[in-house]
Amino acid sequence: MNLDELYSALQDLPIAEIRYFDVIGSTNDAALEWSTQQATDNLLVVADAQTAGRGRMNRKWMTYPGSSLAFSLVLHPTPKELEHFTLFSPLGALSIWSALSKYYNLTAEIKWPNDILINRKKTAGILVEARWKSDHLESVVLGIGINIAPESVPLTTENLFPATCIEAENQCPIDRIELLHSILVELFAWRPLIGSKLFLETWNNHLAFSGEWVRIDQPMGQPIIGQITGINSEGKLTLKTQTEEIKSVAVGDVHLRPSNEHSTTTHGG
Ligand code: BT5
Repeated sequence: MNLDELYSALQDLPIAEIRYFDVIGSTNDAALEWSTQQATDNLLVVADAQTAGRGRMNRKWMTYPGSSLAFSLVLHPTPKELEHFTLFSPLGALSIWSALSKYYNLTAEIKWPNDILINRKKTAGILVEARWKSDHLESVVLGIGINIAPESVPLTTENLFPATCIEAENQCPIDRIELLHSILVELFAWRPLIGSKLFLETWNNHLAFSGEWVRIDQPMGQPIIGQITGINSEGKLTLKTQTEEIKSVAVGDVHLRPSNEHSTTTHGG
């Protein structure tokens, strides 16, 4: 992968400019930095490897040379898009999901809020970060990391959740730049639909663990146990507890809960 190949493969897309790195700390950091210097929409940062790739809550995201896809897109949201600010992460998820199903015939699922699963294993993660100027949101950085070849999958002990890569599930080699192109095509198609009925319905229809009993670990507060009922219009996950109470969650990690552990009480573990 190099800058010329990227420009030539993505020339039909409305990408303003591309920066490519063989190795970088984090493409999101570079994109956040760049977003202050230039107020253009659709600046793209791509890296072959990251040494300080980030997930949510400052967790690590592993990106290995030659085998992963890591990129960040700088977006300048319109006032209408700002009404749906929480939906930029699902915008990334829907774009990956659509690309995998349309162009690779792969059945993926979206694990709320920001993971792509194939056969219930994590294949991609999304990290959306914003740059504010006083109280005004200036730009959004949409970062996407995808495991492509088997070497991209970190050791099981490093993962919170089982992981896989696209080649293992697809059983054939994947061209990283072609996949990047497919995802961006889908992203530009979904972006005008952010927050629409179609957007929310498609997300809901491909939501992992829908109807299943899960435990949601929240960064603050007690875990919640419930049966997933879907996504609401703000992008919150909705659950029904055993006492039939409907709860919605804005931030957290979903874990499958064995059926003999249904409970209405909230507890750790
Ligand atoms: C995410 O966070 O899944 C968001 C990952 C976003 C990465 C992209 S790469 C381009 C851009 N630049 C960045 O620096 N970041 C973005 P979260 O849901 O918090 O999941 C993080 C957890 O996933 C870690 O704690 C590990 O358990 C696990 N993990 C780390 N690397 C992984 C990998 N390659 N495949 C599967 N799981 C991984």
